[in-house]
Amino acid sequence: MRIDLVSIFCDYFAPLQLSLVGKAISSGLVDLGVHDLRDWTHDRHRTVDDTPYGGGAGMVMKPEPWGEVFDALVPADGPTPVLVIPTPAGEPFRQSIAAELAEADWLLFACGRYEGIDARVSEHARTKMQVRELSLGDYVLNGGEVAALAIVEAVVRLIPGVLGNPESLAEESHGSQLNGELEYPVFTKPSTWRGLEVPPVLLSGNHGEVDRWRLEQARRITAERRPDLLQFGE
Ligand code: JF5
Repeated sequence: MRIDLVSIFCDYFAPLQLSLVGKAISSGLVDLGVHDLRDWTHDRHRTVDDTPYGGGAGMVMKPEPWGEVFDALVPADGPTPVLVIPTPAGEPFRQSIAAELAEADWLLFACGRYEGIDARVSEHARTKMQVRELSLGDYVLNGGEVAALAIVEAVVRLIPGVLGNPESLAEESHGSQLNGELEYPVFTKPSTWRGLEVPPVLLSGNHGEVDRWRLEQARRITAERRPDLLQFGE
C-alpha cells in the first residue's frame, strides 16, 4: 500500500518509523510519503491560511496549495488514491472503516490546521477520487496530524503480512470491540501481585468455564462503559 501524508507539520509523522508500522515501511509492504503543504505555495511567506468569508474567529486553509499538491501527487491519467481528511465534522472512524481502507492500494491524507480547509478542496477532490472525511471522536485537536497517525496505525496493522500473529486479528473480529462488545479483562503471571489474585477460574484449566466467564465479564464491562453498544449488537 502507498500512503501519502500532506501537512504543514511533517515532524508529527516521525513515529511512523517505529514498531509495527515502521517494519511495514522498511519491509516494503507500505510505501510512505510525507509532503510539506508549504512546498506548494509561491509567496515569500509560504502562506497556507486566510481569513474566513462570512467572518468569524480563526483562519481557514487556502484551497490553492491543496489543489497544487494533489495535482503533483495524483496524475490525471493514472490510478487515484482514497483521500482521507481528518476532521471533527467527519463520519465517525471505526474498525469497519479501517478494514475498508486496508483494501485500498493508495491512501492520501490531507491534514488541516486552524478552523479547517476551504470546503471546495473536498468538493473538487470528489470529482477525481474517493474522499473520506473522518472523525476520531467528539473532541477537537489542533490539526489532522494526530488523527491521521491513529488512522494509519489502525489500517496498516490490517494489511496481510504486517501483523506477526494473524490469530490476534481473528480473535479481535470474533467478539470484542468491533462486533459490539468491549474486551474482557486479561491477566498474566504472577498469580498473586500486591495482594491481588487472578480470578481462580482462569487457573482452573476448564476452557468452557473460562469462555463463559470472559463472555460475562465482556457484557458487564460493555454495559457499564458503552451501553450504546449493547442496544442492538448480536
Ligand atoms: C482538525 C479542522 C481538522 O480535531 C480533529 C479531529 C477530531 N476528531 N477527528 C479529527 O482534527 C483536526 C481540526 C479542525 C480540521
